[in-house]
Amino acid sequence: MLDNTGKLVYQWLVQIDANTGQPTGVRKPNDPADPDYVQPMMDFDICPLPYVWEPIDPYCEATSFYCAPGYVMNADSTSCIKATDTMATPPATPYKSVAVSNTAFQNNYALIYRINSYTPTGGGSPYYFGYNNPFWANPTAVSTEGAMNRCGLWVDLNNDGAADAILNKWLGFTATLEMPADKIVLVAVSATTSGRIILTNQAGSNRTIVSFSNTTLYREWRLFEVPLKAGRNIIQMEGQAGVNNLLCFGAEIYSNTWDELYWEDSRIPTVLWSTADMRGQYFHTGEGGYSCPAGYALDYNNGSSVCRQVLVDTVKQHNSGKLAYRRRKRLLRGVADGYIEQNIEGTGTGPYFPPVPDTTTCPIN
Ligand SMILES: [Ca+2]
Repeated sequence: MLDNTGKLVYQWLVQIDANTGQPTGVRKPNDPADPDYVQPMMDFDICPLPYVWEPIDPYCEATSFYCAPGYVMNADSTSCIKATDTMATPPATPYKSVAVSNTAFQNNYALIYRINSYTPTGGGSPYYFGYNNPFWANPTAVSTEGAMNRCGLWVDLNNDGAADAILNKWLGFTATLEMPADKIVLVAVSATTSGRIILTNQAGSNRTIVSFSNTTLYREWRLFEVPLKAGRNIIQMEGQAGVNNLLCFGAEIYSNTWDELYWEDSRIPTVLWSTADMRGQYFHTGEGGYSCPAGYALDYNNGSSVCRQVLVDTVKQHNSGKLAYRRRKRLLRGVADGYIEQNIEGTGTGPYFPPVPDTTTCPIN
């Protein structure tokens, strides 16, 4: 059977009286050989194409959602969370920190990484900013400018005010931030040779955001965009010294946006947390700090340390026994033409496909 091509063709021409605008009653075939031939034209309203629609992206319709026992649904109903606290083990030998500074903490810029633009090992393409701002940079190699001179510290085992060699061991601090809503912050970490950021929040426990090394890391100040979740966020910041030289560790958290820091070189940022405030205090985590069971993160909790585990599970659902469709696609003469739209009743150009009973695919539970 023939179907529409979308093309409207005129078979006849009628004669109109130019004076009255009325038909004269004379007509003739619309002949291509005639000078007044009227070309066919595409008109999909009068000659609609024979589209056929199919539902796609099936899913089981739900009557309700729930979490596995012991889990509670998070605020935006996207996952189920089980948070457990347990005792933290204090260090046998607490490591006290001492401020450090050095003319060798020389840098021309700070480095700033967009979220999703850095690798777990600190690779990627940073942007450079902060030149001529002593908050970030120390281009003239003095001991009083730049981030590391401003907030650097290290272990002082014998309390003589001088840093002592603790080599190839992670050590550092945790900052606990309660967030009213999801927010991206900037976290900076540096040390003699290695630094890392580990995050615990409603996305799970002990997720390593980034961990990186460089033989001259003490000259770098790298800021990473880190996604915090609504609720409690435990940000663990640690460093290592791979050599007994230029011993240092520093970390800060800023509430500014990437654009604020990158585009406004002279801006002094809003600091949420800094190792500058930890100078003279005891390290929280790693060597000489509190320890936690596997899978738990240290929440320093103002010195009453606890270990916290956050388990994340998928949201479960009770099926209605019907299979529903998220979208629908269009076909022309058996071939999908690439046009797809949401399968919502009363919207789009295609027909709505209601859920269909299918207790094999979607058993009632
Ligand atoms: Ca010492």
